[in-house]
Amino acid sequence: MLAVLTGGTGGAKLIQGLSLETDPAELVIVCNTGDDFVFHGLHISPDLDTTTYTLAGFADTERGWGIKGDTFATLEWIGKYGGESWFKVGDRDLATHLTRTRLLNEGLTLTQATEKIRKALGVRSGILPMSDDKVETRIRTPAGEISFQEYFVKERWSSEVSGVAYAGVAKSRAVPGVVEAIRKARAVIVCPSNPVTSIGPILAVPGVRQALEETPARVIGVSPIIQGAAVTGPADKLMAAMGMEASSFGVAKAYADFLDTFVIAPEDSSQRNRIEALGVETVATAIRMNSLDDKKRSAREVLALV
Ligand code: FO1
Repeated sequence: MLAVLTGGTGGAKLIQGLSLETDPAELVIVCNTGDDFVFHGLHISPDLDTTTYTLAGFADTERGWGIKGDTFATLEWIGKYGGESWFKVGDRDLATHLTRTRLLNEGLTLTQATEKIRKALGVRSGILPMSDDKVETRIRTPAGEISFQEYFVKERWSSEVSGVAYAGVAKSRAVPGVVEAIRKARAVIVCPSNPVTSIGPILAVPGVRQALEETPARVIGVSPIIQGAAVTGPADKLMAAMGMEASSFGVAKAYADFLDTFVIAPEDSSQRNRIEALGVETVATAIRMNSLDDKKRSAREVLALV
């Protein structure tokens, strides 16, 4: 079994490759839920959904979120009523949010609801939310604190960020299976996801970081940063705001206590010595994933390190 830690878009690219280059049933994927929020009364779990749709083959891989070929008629009508329409929930995607919200209202945990959705879509990999408890990534801006989705989608990362908090994380518990997966895996793969808002919340759930430090499995990370810039999203901006160096080295440093091997882009080869000085073996190989072939090739590179 391979344990995989991921956020949304960036991680999904590697996960798609992994699912094609190894037996998907071998993967247990632990997803960030710090991005979860309530929109029109519905519980939205973007990273769980991006992962599930990717593995089910329904993901819109161009956009990096939502369902391929989805339409947005419901949201347009909500807009006519003056309702909020900045978060683009597609008509088919809406069915997932309605189902999840109903299952949660019926008393199921987020893990159980995720399991039902995963099975209904024929996904063979395990998909676990990091926690069933509410953990909310909050972004501090000069105008006050906002949710991650308000920062990411509504404001298109335009706000200046002075801090990031994972509200509720100290009292949260990892979902049963998360710590076990990390401890028992053949290898743990940390996807090229945002270290502050995707992997950061998972690491902050009590017990997760310790499990990563203690696992006998090799922990392999893939850099979400190439030449000081995030491959997708605002990872570089958020790292700088958090006082981290926005580089492959900065990501390796944040993970150095548990990382065995870090995969960086050839363009970042000059950082290899600094990363190895952290005690992390460093492999430089093509990790930019634009095409399906890129995703499969990156997955093969990672699997070769397992
Ligand atoms: N990202 C956007 O940039 N704009 C959107 O309107 C948007 C809608 C959306 C709907 C469902 C879903 O599961 C994800 C969605 N995302 C959207 C992506 C998502 O908010 C982020 O990619 C993740 O939270 C970051 O990991």
